[in-house]
Amino acid sequence: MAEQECVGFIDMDCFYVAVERTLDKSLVGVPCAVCQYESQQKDTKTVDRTENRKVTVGGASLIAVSYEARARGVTRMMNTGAARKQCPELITVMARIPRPRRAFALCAIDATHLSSPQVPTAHGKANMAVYKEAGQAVCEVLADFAEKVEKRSVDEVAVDVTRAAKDLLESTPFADVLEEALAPGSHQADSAATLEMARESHAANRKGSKAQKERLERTSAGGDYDQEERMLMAAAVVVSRARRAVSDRLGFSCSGGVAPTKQLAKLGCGLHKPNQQTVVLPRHIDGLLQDLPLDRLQGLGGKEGKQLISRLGVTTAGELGALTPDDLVRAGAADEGSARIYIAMARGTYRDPVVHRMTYKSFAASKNFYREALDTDEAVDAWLKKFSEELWERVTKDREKHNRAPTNVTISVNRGGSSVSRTGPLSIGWVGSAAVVHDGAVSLFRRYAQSIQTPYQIQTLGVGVGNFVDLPKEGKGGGIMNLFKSTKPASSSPRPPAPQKRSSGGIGKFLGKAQAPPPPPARKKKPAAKGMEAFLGGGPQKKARRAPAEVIDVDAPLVHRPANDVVIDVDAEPWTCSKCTYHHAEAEAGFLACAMCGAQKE
Ligand code: TTP
Repeated sequence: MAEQECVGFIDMDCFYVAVERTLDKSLVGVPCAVCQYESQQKDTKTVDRTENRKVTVGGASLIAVSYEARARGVTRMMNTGAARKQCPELITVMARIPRPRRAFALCAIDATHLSSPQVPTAHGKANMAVYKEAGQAVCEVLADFAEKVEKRSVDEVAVDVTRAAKDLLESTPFADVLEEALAPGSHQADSAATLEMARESHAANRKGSKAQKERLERTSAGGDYDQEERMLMAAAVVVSRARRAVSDRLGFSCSGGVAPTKQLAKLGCGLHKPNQQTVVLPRHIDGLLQDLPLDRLQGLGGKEGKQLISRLGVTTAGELGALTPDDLVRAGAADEGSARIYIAMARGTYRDPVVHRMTYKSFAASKNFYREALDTDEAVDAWLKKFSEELWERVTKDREKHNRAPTNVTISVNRGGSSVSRTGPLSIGWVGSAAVVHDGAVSLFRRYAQSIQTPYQIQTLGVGVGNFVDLPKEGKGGGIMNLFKSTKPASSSPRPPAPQKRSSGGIGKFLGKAQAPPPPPARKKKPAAKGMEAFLGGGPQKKARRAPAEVIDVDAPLVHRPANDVVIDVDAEPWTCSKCTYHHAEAEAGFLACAMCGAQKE
């Protein structure tokens, strides 16, 4: 038996709506949706999460729709014309903030029937912090029930509950375990309702209006349970308790899947929503996959799936599973590695272990400017500053929780073609500040700008920080956390602080034009500083203590491009990071780099 035999998968129910409901109780129980933020470049007003963000005279397409609204036929991504047809209480008006490429008819919404909070904004862009923090809190609750907690996206988590299931089986009679596992809201993968859901395509399911209805059927697998199945039934109890804890402690409902593999657990999870769960026992796997549309297999929801369909004529997992990897390679439908994975997924034998990963490996802030491209030094500098401030807020909060600090900074620039990224070391010193991140970003941009013509025509600009290192525990080495809070280094500090003085002054200096610094002399490449050394600005990073311009190693490998922090990119297909397997779906599909490990999207 595999080491990880009991995998759970949790997907939050209409997540952004659920988060908004914890902030505004008047949204509970009514048809409700969260709408996308669409701004003009100059629209930089900060709208806090606690402010009333109900849209009454404007809005955009819906990105999260409550189940009450879905019952009225409202679906996400719906434009307001269609939404109004479904929900006549919707009052539509002309667009308040027209977007250059698409003229949406935006809505004013009668809050008694369908209230629609706009996502919070900060630094002139959508501020997703409230949702990210909520997703993080979910992981922390789940960690009380599972040995491994793998954050898969903003609202999806995979958990390894093998040990917990084993403990439960050892301490509880199986009849009791079974009774709890088969409670209302729990489904088996062979029930009629489950199989009906499994025949629906991902695209149809994603709309979320039709089949995801609460079904309180009581199912029973019947017959005897072998040891593996007993473990899975116990795992179902653990996952059900974990889901209840999320609901009790945080007020969010979620759906779950339980299976011998992560892929099957995720599949099971999507079969009954909201606030339900589905167990996939080995005996049900073939039946479940038989008529499963290909686009419901992980990674085949986009062009890869379409390629398999067009080259091989297969449309279901059952049909694909009957082929061999060689068949796929011969037909030019996939390379050898992918072909093996696709076939294993189609047969339900793909084992992709749950990895313990609860935090982001890098933070990024970026913005699409579309046709209002950034052309001037001033505009670029202003946005780099805003991004740095946003990142610094996240770094500071993250440090309190995880006692770590970033040691590199990246900028990414898209001028209409492919994105260009530049990464350099970041020495935030003892105290740190947004200005240090800004300085690093400006220096990177300054070097980059030497290679391009003006006007810049920058369509997407972003800043990221990453390569986190753990900080020493408080109490050791003079208490570094105290040093962070102080403005002066403690006398017991093992190293002197990195200077916190802003080095760049004014926009002339921004691009180095006023003083026209000569290009830095060719220098021998030194090994990059690692760990605490990098954080403290010591060792090979000594140069970091001078002007930031000298900090930047332009020859440094392009470590990562920051994630694109747009709320929605309707054109982007979901994608899976080839390095760490983190899946970017829905809100994160538009990211240009992995939200977890920073690897570039291929
Ligand atoms: P999903 O998990 O796809 O959807 P959901 O949680 O709203 O609903 P369900 O119960 O059917 O799972 O997305 C998670 C959140 O991501 C969603 O609440 C809002 C956000 N999101 C976007 O920002 N853009 C998008 O295009 C979509 C689909 C979602």
